Amino acid sequence: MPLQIYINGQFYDKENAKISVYDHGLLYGDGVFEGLRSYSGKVFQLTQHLDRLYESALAICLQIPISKAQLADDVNKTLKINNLHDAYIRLVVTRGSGSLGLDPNRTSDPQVIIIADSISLYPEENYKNGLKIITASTVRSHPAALSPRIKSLNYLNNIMAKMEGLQAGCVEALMLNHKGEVAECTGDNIFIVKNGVLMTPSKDAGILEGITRNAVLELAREHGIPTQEVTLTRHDLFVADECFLTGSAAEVIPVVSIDSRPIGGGSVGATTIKLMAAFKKLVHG
Ligand code: PXG
Repeated sequence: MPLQIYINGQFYDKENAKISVYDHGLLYGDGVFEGLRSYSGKVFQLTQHLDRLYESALAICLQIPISKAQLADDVNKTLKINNLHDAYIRLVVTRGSGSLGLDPNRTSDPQVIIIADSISLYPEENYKNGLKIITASTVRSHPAALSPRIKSLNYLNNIMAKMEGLQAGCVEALMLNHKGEVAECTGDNIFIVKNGVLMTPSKDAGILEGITRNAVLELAREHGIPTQEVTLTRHDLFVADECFLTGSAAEVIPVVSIDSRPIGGGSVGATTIKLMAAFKKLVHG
C-alpha cells in the first residue's frame, strides 16, 4: 500500500495527497508546522509539540479547526495506518485557499496535514566523530519583525543560512541574532559545556524554544550537571570544552569544529557522550 497522507481527516495515497495552488501556505508561507518523531510506535513529547503548534497558530491568528486531542488521535492513527514505528512526523496547518491577495480573511479552509515517513538522519559517522559547522552571515530573523518562537511555514531565513553551510561543505550552520550573539542553528538548538557547566542561549536570544533542548536541559539537571541559559558569543563557542546540537530530527549530535576551529581539541566531549546516552534512554525508555 502506498504511504497514506492525512489531510483534514481523510487519508490519501502519497501521489494523490494534494492541496490547492491558491493555499496561502504556498502563496505566502502563511501557516505553521511541527516536526516530531516516534520511537517504537510512541510519539516523543507529543503534548509539547501540539502545545507549540497551537501556540504558533495562535500567534498568527490561525484557528486550527480541530482540537488538540483530536489531532493527537489523528497523529497516532496516521502512524498506525502506515504501520510505522520509528518515524518522522510532519504536522502542517495552512491558512487554506483564498484569493491572490494577502488578506487572511479571504481564506476559509485551513488544511491540516499529517505526513509520517521514515527518517533520514545525519550519517552515523557524524554522531561518533562530530559535525563541522560554520557561522552563517545570514542573521536570525529579528524577533521584533517575526518571532523565531513561531514555527511558521516561512523558513527562508533558515534556508538561506543552510545554503551557506552547504556551500561550505557543512550540513548545519550557526546563526547569530541581530545583536551578533549566538542564537541557534538552522534546524537545531546549540549547547556548549565549559568547566563542567552546560550552557545554551536563552529564549531572549531569538530562538525556537526546542523541545529536544528542554528535554536535554532536564536530563542534565537529573544527572547533576549544572545548566545555564545565557547570552553566548562566538568567543564562548571557540573557547568551549564541548559543543553539541539538539533537535527532533538530529536528536543530540556533537560538534567538533566551528569555522574550521577545533572545539574542545576537536574530539567529542564526555558530557556530550553522557547526554547522548541519557537522551537515547529517554526516547527508548
Ligand atoms: N531551532 C529551529 C530553528 C528549528 O527549526 C529546532 C531549533 C529544534 O527544535 P525541536 O523542538 O525539534 O527540538 C528546530 C526544529 C527539518 C526539520 O526538516 C527541522 C526542525 C524541525 C522539523 C524538521 O530539518 N527543526
